Amino acid sequence: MPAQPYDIVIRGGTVATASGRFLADVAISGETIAAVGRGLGPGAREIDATGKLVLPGGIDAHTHIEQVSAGGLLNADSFESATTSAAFGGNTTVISFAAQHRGLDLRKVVDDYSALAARGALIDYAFHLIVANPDAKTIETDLPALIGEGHASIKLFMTYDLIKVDDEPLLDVLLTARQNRALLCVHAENHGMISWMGKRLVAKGYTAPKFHAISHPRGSEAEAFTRLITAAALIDQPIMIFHVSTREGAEVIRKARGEGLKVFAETCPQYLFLTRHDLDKPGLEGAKWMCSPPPREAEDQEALWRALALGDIQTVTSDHAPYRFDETGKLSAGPQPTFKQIANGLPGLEVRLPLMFDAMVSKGRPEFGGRGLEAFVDLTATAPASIYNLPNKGAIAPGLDADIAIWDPARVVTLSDQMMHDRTGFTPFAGRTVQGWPVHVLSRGRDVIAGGAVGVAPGTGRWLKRQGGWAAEPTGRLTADMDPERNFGARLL
Ligand code: DUC
Ligand code: ZN
Ligand code: ZN
Repeated sequence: MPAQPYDIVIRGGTVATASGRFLADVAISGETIAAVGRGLGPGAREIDATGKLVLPGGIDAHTHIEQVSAGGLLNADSFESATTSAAFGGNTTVISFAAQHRGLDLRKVVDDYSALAARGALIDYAFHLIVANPDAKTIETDLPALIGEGHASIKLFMTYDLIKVDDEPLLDVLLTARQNRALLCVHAENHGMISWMGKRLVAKGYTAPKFHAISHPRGSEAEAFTRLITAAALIDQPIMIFHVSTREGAEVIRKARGEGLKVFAETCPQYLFLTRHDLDKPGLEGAKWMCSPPPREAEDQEALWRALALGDIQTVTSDHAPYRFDETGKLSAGPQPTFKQIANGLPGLEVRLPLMFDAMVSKGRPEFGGRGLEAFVDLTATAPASIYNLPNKGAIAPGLDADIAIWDPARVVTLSDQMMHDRTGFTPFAGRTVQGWPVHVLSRGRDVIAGGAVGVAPGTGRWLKRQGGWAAEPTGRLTADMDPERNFGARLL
């Protein structure tokens, strides 16, 4: 027993990690977990967790916060509102984006987003660096410097007219990522197919939100995954494929991983719980369910659950992209937009964990064979901490940050627009009833959410410096094209 009492002891709960669950107290000193075990000594403050689950705070590694789109549209959340919503949903870390657009200086972009987060965030955060202007300064000067300063992940888009990168700059960025030990995350869809389908649908008068789903052919995902994986293999660079939505996409990833390629992947609740039929609503209402890629079919949901259970897909994020259903967001192009003119994205920070908990723990999805709780912790906290280089996050163990969500596994909640704390004004999951809810959330030992109220000030979340390095090292095997022993051309690169 320490000479001084611990600052906090969370007593009598069931602690769960990615590898097991056990009855234990958790002691916190300052910002750190000091001890985990039975019958720990007294805390200056004691939290009774009898009958509750004591879990690592969630890490939502794909969130768009206070972000300006390529079209100039500012999304609805500030770092304060988004991280408040995240915390109510059991999260203690978010990774959002420093989003470069064409003509913008990446370092200035990072400074601007850093200032916004420093002012508003209630919980800890990091950034992926979006590269949309892959010029020499960005690739050769700014990216290496920023990665070295602790921004260890990059994001590229293979679609969207104003921000997409083609194959050559994709290879440039893959090589820079490799040389500086950063992870490359990619929104991978075939741009030409989507653009062609969209134009033809609109020209024939098929303009309602439900046609958005049809305009993103299923094959546009698998094709882009294959092209991306082939490019990453050429450079021997680990990649993260964002928001997998189709069975075929998951199959491409499974095959690549089976060949030993360092491919990570995520999916999101919208692909596990929604289908394209959710977009089929009267008038423009379906716009609330519009995201890219779109939700698909029930059989895709099943394939994605299997891919999660098999480890082919390692994380579940929200892809929180908050556009209101009004003229500031979804309807910014006027009252009668075609689906091509409606901003893509769903809010999800607050519901990601409750939806996943309900499915995996309360309802016990069969794919996880009685280990749904451990798999839930892994997919939503432990794996993202590992993949995105957050060594003090994502688990409950002495020495780690005291980022903890205490869950009431019996609490039943019907999700509604009104109960959300973000600024989107709706949730596409309204009306669903879930069992299990985060009732007390601590970030570095601070009560972020307790008794249904926020307990910390905006601006007290911290930027998380992330060193370069990968959760899975490159293969070390160069492709025939890159191996100077086998290909004379490679010696010229
Ligand atoms: N699609 C994206 O590419 N980004 C934000 C949200 C979305 O639906
Ligand atoms: Zn995306
Ligand atoms: Zn996104």
